[in-house]
Amino acid sequence: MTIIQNYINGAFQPAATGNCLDNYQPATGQIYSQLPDSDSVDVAAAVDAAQAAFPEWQSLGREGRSRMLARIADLIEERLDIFALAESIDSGKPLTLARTVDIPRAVSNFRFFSTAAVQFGSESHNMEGLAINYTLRQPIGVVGCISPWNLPLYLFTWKIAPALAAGNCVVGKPSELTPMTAWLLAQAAHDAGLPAGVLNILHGLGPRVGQAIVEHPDIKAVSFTGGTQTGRILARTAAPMFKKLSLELGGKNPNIIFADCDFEEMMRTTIRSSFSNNGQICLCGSRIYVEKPLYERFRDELVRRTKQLVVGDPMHPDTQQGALVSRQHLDKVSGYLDLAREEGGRVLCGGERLQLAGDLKDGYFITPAVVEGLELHHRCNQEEIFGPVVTIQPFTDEAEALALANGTEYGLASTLWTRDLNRAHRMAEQIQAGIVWINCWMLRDLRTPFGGVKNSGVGREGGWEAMRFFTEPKNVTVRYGGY
Ligand code: TXE
Repeated sequence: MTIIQNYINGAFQPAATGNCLDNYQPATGQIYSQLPDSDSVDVAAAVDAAQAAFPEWQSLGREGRSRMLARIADLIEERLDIFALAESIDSGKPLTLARTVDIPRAVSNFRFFSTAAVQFGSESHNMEGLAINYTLRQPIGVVGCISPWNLPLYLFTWKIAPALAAGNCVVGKPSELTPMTAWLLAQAAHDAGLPAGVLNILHGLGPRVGQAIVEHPDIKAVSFTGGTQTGRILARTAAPMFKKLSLELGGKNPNIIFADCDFEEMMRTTIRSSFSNNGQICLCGSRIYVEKPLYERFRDELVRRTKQLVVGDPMHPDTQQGALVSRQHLDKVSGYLDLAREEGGRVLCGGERLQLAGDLKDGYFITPAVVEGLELHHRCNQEEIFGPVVTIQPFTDEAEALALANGTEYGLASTLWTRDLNRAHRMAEQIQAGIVWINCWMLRDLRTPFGGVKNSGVGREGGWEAMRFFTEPKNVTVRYGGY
């Protein structure tokens, strides 16, 4: 039984209480490891270490910090198979997905912000003949990074890399459901020679150690990805302490398909945007709206292809749909399918819990589902299910498509399929979302602003947005004339 540890001040150690939490393997439903049940005592030790490490991390300079992040990226890449296996076992996602998406993206995150550390500059504003203003963008100090279970290392490093690149020291906490690759990351950072205390990684429950991170007075900024409800709790805690907050929350993303689209390209991508990672991605297009003339052809083809998806052992190379992350989440997702029927929807395929053979008989498996016949106001179209479930509905014209797309409390991402360029730009401008993909999905340039509007969050990650979040601008005015 692997018992993982916190990483504080360059040392691996259990929670101060010595208590541990059980960690379940989603594919088998069995306890396979344990993690520290950390609390505010561990947070205080991590913050002390981070504060003590801050001057040395500063003294390394941009080039030194850049080299360190590049070294961490290299070590993750060298250990890709170890990271991918750990990620797949811990989250239930297919090993092939962890190997081709999750871990390579974590490498890219560190590589991208390794270069950002050197390139990041600021502005000056000249008052002709009178004075020059220059802006310093200085690191905040000690920052918190809290991440969810759906893309564990991918999202954890998406926060840690820019925080470190901007010159901060980090107290990070992964989800208690998927702690494994964060533990491997701590080992990689340690082996890369990251100075003690620059990166501290704590494990444990959100309401306990997560809350303690947000509450600690010397953590001046928190970057969070997770559920909208949890985002509210963090905001309530941080606001009166005037902390900087970046909140990347839930989504209920529309996938709008016009009859003039490239059908095959749209179908191939829509299967991915609907069911990749078992729909456990905040960017998945879970509400599909199809222009009436194309609706029946689309519906029949989507059902046909969805039924072909291979649900099974995450370790098997042919598996496309692994296990959901937890028993609780499996119950939540299958509960929404019951609700869909109660609301008058028709489940055209999927939605059945699967009992696989042998060691997998207690795993959290469910077949991907397509639901039609629901209206916009129904809960299955308003609430984030976050599983392999999509709803489909026809629309008549652009105005109706926009009203449907914008008709929820969320505004994270959207996908639009059409060959009409004018329509594409016209709709992109009106869709209430932080991200609009036209004739593509999940095509990511790390320089672009990433995040949502409405209840999908506050702030943006990525590129200079992230570097500016993790720094404080200071304007200095130097008078040189007008005497
Ligand atoms: O998120 P949580 P979970 C959505 C999705 C999912 C729901 C809950 O609908 O079903 O959120 O998922 C920590 N103070 N998304 O359980 O609970 C927690 O330990 C500080 C969308 O993963 O928000 C974990 O590390 N931290 C999302 C992290 O917050 C707290 C991706 C996320 O946990 C805390 C994942 C507290 N009081 C889920 N309570 C997206 N947009 O990508 C919890 N945590």
